[in-house]
Amino acid sequence: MANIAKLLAGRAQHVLQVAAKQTQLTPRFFASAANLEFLKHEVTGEKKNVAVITLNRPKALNALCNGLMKELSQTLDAYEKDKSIAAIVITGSEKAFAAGADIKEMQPNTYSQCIMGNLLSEWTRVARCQKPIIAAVNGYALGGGCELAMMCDIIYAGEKAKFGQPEIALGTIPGAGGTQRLTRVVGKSKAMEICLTGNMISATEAEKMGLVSKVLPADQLVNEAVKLGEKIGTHSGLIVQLCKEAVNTAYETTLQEGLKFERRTFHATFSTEDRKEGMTAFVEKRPANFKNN
Ligand code: CO8
Repeated sequence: MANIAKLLAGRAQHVLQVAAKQTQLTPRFFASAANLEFLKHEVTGEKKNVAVITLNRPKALNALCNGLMKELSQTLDAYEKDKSIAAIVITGSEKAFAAGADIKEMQPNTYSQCIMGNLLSEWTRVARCQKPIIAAVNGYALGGGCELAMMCDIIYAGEKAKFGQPEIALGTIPGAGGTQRLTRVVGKSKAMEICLTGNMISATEAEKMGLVSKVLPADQLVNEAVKLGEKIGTHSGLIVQLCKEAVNTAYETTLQEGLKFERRTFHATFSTEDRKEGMTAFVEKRPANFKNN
């Protein structure tokens, strides 16, 4: 028991060190959108601290080909290092967030090619991002598209969004979290129904299941996601990162270990200037001025 607590304390300390180091990085991301074939990105919000990445492969309903996932990984790398960015929004078009992995690209693959070529290895990047990511889903979020949304931290959906895991109809199964993340979020019976039938579910159903936290009119969706990012951006980026890590730990460990991790991370916040500033500002009845350290 003592060993586990020690391990968790060490892990929390490591997170703090990595977060502090990250906030010292300064390179602003100026990669030209013209270099990118499959997505667009921009920095927005009143304080210019929210990045919006728009998947942009309209002819294929944003099917997630290797090139698109590579560009998404590279763009996330850059925004993760950019200390002025507090949160990232990933969105698609009104018709499709993403209609899945690119079936035409996968279709000729053999088993050995999947293994040897490390098929779709770029896919884990989104889930590993240390900054908060909000998925703003309009239209289809199917297969890998639904899995991509679930790799994000928060999902907002447009009224006409449709979620589903239709891989079963293609003679395969979800490969990037559809049987795992979905089951943890909506429970076994609903996840089974979605994965075994391939049926789509509406935004309202997704909200009822807890897959989506808000349903909004399509034309307000991205703005509301940006506002959410801005609200998160009013807090300490360092503490936001620790909090995200603690919530994610709930998915990866037992309740007892998760609670220990949370407690130790809470304790670790007392080694930060931002914790001191936050509580002092409350006591002095003034807004906190966080510095991410
Ligand atoms: N891959 C490739 N092309 C696609 C995809 C896709 N997933 N979805 C749509 N397209 C293409 C169509 O082929 C079509 O192209 P073209 O005009 O050249 O024929 C174009 O987009 C427009 O599509 P439709 O004409 O079909 O548009 P509709 O409005 O009639 O239908 C649908 C929209 C219902 C979304 C329909 O396109 C559809 O069913 N798409 C496939 C959905 C699907 O099965 N998705 C799951 C894919 S498998 C997967 O995601 C596995 C993930 C595993 C990740 C593993 C990581 C390690």
